[in-house]
Amino acid sequence: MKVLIMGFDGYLGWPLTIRLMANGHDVIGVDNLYTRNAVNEVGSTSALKILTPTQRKIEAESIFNGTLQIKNFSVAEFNPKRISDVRDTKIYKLINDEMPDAIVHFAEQRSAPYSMRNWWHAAYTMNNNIISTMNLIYAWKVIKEETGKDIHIVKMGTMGEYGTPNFDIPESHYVKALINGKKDIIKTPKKAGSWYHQSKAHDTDNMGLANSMWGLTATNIMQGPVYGTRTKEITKESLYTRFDFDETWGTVLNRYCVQAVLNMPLTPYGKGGQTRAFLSLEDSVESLKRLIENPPKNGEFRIVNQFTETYSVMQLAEIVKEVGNEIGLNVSIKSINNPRIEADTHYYNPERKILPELGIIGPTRDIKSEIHIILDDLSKEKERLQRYMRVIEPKTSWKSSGVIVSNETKKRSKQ
Ligand code: USQ
Repeated sequence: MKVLIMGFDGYLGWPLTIRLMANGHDVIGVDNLYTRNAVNEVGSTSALKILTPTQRKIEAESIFNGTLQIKNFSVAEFNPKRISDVRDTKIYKLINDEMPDAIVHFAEQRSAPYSMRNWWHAAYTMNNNIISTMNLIYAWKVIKEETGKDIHIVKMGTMGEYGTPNFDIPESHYVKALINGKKDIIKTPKKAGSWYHQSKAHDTDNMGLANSMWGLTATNIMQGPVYGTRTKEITKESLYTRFDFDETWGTVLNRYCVQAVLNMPLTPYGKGGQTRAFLSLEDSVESLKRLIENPPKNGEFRIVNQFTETYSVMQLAEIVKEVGNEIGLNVSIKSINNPRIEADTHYYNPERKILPELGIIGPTRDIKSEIHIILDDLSKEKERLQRYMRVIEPKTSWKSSGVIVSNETKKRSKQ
């Protein structure tokens, strides 16, 4: 297959690129290196050193079977003064030239805390995420009308679109409802907890509308937080994917692992009862590969709740502490005031049917072994990571965002 990955340079984009290449697929990777720059913007870096995109292409093509073409541009192009037709966007032109079998959309601002920093970051997140998806929807529509080719769109959404409802989270865009005594089919209720999660919920609704109006063929992946440093292909350092750990870009389990290596206390927020749907990098990449290779029927909008296990953030802290102490680290846990507005004890039970049908039954490696591998990889970077300790403690508060005007925002306003 020929697969276009928008956002190929990111934490998931890169391992998926090489998983597909290793299986003989050709990949076209688009990325404007936004995440690399935005992580620098908050004074942080990837905990694992990564190659430049050009070096990545050379390395991957020398090791794996498929080919990799790389392009650097934004897929959220929207300039109403210059462009009045989607056919004039770079992403349309690329899709039209290459005619891939599937397009994976990872090219979104992916951090909840980043979106909560202040007005600029909220507006950036909304604009980038919603416009990039809108460009893709219209590119798909024009190409289908003009050539008849129905390209499968694989879009990364998030489990966080649902929030933490008091019902089992359906794996479907629609549910049956009884409202004021009348039955109907309505969209699955959403309760996002940040501007980032809200932008993804908006994308899902836009794709659902494109599906009901025009028959968009798409897989929308509701994924929980991912952890890990390795996949089957990442067998040496030159193939590492990025690994974020700062308060803005790092996700909870990856952050705990860096904290453990640096002898900093692990930081469950609040009571630590926040339960989320987790999966390892290996299981995420394999699930994505199988979803790409097994598309839905033409005109279907397939929702996939992509995870293998659920844990509370306190349970995870205890597991990292146990594994860390087993390998001689001195790991402690210190709960801190929750900088977010979220329930820290709640019901949580998402449905999970589609991945088991594709053979992804449970985690391929138990979580303790996976944490062991992460801690080993990070321990080699300990000296360098010590210079970044100040970016680990949370500073972005959901309550005060919009009030704080940081120096960095002032600088941007003057540009
Ligand atoms: N948390 C802690 N301590 C920390 C960091 C986080 O207790 O040091 C808590 C948060 O308060 C939250 C939970 O851990 O309750 C998850 O936070 P996170 O930072 O790991 O994940 P989140 O902000 O929700 O976003 C991440 C990815 C995002 C993806 C999402 C899946 O950045 O791209 O969509 O996970 S989900 O969480 O299911 O929405």
